[in-house]
Amino acid sequence: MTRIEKVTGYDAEQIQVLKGLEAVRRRPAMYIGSTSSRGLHHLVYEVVDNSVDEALAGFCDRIEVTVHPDDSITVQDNGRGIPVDIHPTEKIPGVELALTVLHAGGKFDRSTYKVSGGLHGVGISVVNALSDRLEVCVDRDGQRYHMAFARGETIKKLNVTGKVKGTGTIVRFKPDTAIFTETRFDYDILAGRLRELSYLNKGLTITLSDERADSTREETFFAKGGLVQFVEWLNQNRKPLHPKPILIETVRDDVDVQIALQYDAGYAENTLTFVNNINTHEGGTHLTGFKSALTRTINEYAKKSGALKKADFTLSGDDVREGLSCVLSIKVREPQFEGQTKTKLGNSEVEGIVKSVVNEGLSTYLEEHPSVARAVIDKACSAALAREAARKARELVRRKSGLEGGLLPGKLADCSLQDPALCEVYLVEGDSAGGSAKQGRDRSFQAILPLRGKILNVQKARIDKILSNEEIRTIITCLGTGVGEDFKIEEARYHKIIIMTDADVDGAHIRTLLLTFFYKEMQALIEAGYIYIAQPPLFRVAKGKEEYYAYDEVERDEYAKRLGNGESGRGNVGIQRYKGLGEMNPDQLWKTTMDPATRTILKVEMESAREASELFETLMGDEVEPRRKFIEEHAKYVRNLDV
Ligand code: 0RA
Repeated sequence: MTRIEKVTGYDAEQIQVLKGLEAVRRRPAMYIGSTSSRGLHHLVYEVVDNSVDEALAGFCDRIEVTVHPDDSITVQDNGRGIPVDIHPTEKIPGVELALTVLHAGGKFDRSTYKVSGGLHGVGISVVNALSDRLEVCVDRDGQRYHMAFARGETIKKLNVTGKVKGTGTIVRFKPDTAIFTETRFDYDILAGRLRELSYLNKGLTITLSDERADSTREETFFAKGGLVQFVEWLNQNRKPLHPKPILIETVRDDVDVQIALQYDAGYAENTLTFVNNINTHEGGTHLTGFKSALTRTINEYAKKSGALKKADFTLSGDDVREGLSCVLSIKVREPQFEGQTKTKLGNSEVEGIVKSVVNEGLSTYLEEHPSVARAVIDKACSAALAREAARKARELVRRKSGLEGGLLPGKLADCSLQDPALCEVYLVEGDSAGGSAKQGRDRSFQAILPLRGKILNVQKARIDKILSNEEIRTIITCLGTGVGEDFKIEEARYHKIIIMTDADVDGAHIRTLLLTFFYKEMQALIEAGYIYIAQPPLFRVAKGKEEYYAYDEVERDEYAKRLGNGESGRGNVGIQRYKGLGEMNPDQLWKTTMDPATRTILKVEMESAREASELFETLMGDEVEPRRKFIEEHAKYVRNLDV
């Protein structure tokens, strides 16, 4: 017998366990997506998801999340508690199994719709593996059980520490600073997800407490009305077309389908879809079923009610979704997630289920609420008319733009190279900054397009208006891709499109607006990774011939200290704050912001573009108050837009 074969039973299992968690520590991104801020927050979601599963099973109605002063996290629930008895086949306590074995979830019989898929559902053992310390308390059978771990390894075996009344689980963990590049939890990110979870699971109370000195606060999320309240929250800054969101909910063929929707006076569509509480950003069969049922039901009602009798057209999907805010949340037992980010539902049976649920639910609702039906149909009909106007406007753009041999805009200082893969264009706020950029650039591969002022409120305006806007047309012509249905990425004249705006509120506004336009009308440019944001410095710190550029206050103070305390003695350190790009001379602009060898540019990801577009609604919606609030709160320039 060799030595290796001697290792059997409990020892062998222990080795397997260590190997499993070691794999997580070696390649954390494979399990949680990244080791940046996103991955860090994912740890919290992973633990919370387990408590939500317990709520879905009907045994838990309270989850408390606490951020401690050292950026460790406690998640406490009042569920049944993770089992502590010895698992029949694995021969270790259930709680140890859950925390030390990868994908242990399947070894428990917890018959419910489990939160799993995408990066969710990897299990709390992954959180354990990536934590410096993790402690778990389980209250069950009148006893409190306790166990502790360090980087996934057991340092305190399961033992009873006292008597208790209720049941539940407490998990406290401190993410390993050797693994994560970012270790500070962002209150707003956590609050956003917990709020969403409370809407998606009506009746569940979730609290978030922040104990850190610089951001102490506490919030409770609870939505008796579930998705209806979710939609009302989405629509808080808009003018609804009908007072209450329409709610459709039922369980069909073991699939729990819930939909709330409401139309508003605007033109944007905002549909969020979830499967087992996971946001399905990439859509899937549930969304397809919903869209086709919505189009069909509204057309049918319109014909039956006589509204479409004289009109010789049908309402398109886009027409019936104009001004729609909708949350579609389904729960399925065996979700199949596909797509690039594993957020696209693949289950083919779901399409028909959602379709029939919506067909029935919505037609009944429209029959019973004729005045709402009327308002929705009027809105869709006017969208159809605008669609025709837009088609004409697009044709005009095509004729006037370079697409059919027209001229490039006069304001564009183009580059001399021809290969789009090598070329970049700076969209620069203001003529004076544009002038500096033109002088400072490397003209072989860098083109400059100066833009004047606030371009246009893209969200509120319909496509025909957007396309008749001078600045937007200039951008479209300059990029060469066309727009909307005519968009062709292979016609892009540059593979880097760099937005360069001032470091102030107006600059942030223009950037948001451009991102919104790209997100709405040229999404493929963002998906291809062609859109970037320039990072001009905020300060110049200089003394004599020595100078540094600082990108935030901390850097500024560091440089000032370095220069002030240098061997040449203290004093006369000059600090210049750049209020606008125009204050930099061409040479400075090149050195700090445009030279590929030294500059930082941020690539815009779909998520940040989507956020910009949502933010834009807050800024440009019908209500004035949120706009005022935003400007007050964000008077400081937000730097890392896409992290
Ligand atoms: C497996 C089985 C059971 C509950 C749980 C896991 C459970 C896990 C977590 C994680 C955080 N909170 C949790 N609450 C429960 C069912 C146990 C039973 O049958 O009593």
